[in-house]
Amino acid sequence: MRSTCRITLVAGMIAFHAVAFGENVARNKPVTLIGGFGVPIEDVYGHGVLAPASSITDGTFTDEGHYWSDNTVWWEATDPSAISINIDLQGSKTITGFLVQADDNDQYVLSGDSGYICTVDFAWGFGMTTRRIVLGSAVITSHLKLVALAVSAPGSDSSYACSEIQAFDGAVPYNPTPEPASFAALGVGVLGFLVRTRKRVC
Ligand SMILES: [Ca+2]
Repeated sequence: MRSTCRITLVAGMIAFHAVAFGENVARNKPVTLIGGFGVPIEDVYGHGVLAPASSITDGTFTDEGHYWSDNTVWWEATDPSAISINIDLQGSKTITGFLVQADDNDQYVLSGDSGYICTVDFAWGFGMTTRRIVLGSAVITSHLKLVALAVSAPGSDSSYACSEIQAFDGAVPYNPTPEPASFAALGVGVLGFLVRTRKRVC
């Protein structure tokens, strides 16, 4: 009986998680980089490997605090307005919020078919940092464009980086979490373990 309860509880937790957060409608969508990415303009910081554009929507966050230009999509510019990360959502999608992992001391703007959507504000941490954005009202768009803002705030600079953009139709997760598919796979594994345990007990 106890094993049956545990199975029911775990299954319930998995089902709750699956419906609790919205779908990442940007997952694995094609990304186009426009402008001079991976080109240093100053020698203040070391520069690492430029990650492929597809890493922006691959569903994978790098470690929080990861060095800004180490295998990320990074760029430098005193006027970054002509440099952008563009995601083709392959059809109109409803978006209620975002998770954006980007360099901590910069400000970015996300726009779509109808222009401005939201500002991805400073995080003031160290290195790559995830921001959670919940929109006041949902937007419908077929593409997303991220541009860095040239700012003069203390601690900001002309060095920018992004490693992940996730756009949700539904509730926005609070922290980087496993995608539903991987979480479901984990759940199947846990269920399998509990079923085997129960069989041994019986
Ligand atoms: Ca990524």
